[in-house]
Amino acid sequence: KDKVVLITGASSGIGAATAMLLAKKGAKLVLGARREEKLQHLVKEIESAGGTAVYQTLDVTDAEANKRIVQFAKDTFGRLDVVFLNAGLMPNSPLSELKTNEWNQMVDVNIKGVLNGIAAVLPTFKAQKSGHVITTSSVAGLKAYPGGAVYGATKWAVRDLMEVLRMESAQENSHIRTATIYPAAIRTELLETITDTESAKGMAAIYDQYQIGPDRVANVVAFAIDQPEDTNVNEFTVGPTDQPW
Ligand code: NJP
Repeated sequence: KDKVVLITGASSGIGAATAMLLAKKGAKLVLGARREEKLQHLVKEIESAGGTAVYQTLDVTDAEANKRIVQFAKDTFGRLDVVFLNAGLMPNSPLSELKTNEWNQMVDVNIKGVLNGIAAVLPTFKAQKSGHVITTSSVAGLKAYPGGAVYGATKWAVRDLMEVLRMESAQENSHIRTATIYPAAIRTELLETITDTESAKGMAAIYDQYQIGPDRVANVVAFAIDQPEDTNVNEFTVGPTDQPW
């Protein structure tokens, strides 16, 4: 309640659902993503439900833009308590297709985007000796699958750097909390980033079996934030009950 929360990838899916839930719980939201119309629409929706939200367009691959939105959050609300580094894309394909542009895009958004977010916020969190960094990794970062080499590698990387962030923050007594979330099949726009026809069909066939939406991931983010400040709940998988992997 009352926390200032910055969300990247807030224009759809997990980011948008989390923004809506946290706003209903009384948080003040700062929303970042590239699609301005979607952000404008979400701010209106939050305001009509009695919540508080602002937005700034953000490409997470741009380090300076990440710093700007952190400053915007502090200028608007006087402080920043939580960042949810959630922006990501999943253009799966077999390695042999050599879709190197998409490999680079995933590295840039899914890994460097998270690093840019951490770099933008860490000086503030260290100075105030509090803060909460939450990221969206993936079950693909826990278990490999054909077609998901680069996506899985980026999500594995997020897991690793978040674990080190947790350890170093603890060593430095900086009171910074961390949480990494590993979603399984959650209905969002994510599959639309797949350009390889066979991968798109394969993933659609899997996702079609399950119906749960991004509100379920939002619940987990809220749970992590709601713990007492001296308690760090750190890693969650969340997915359909009957999904075997
Ligand atoms: O997908 P989607 P999700 N700069 O496509 C944003 C992970 N995940 O909610 O910029 C800034 O609805 C994009 O905004 P825009 C997944 O890997 C999901 O499912 O306006 N933002 C949009 O808001 C990802 O990390 C599942 O196009 C950028 C958002 O990212 C996270 O969940 C399973 C951006 C993507 O929303 C949220 O994805 C799993 C950029 N350069 C992990 N590029 C699942 N859904 O099943 C993209 O294991 N965005």
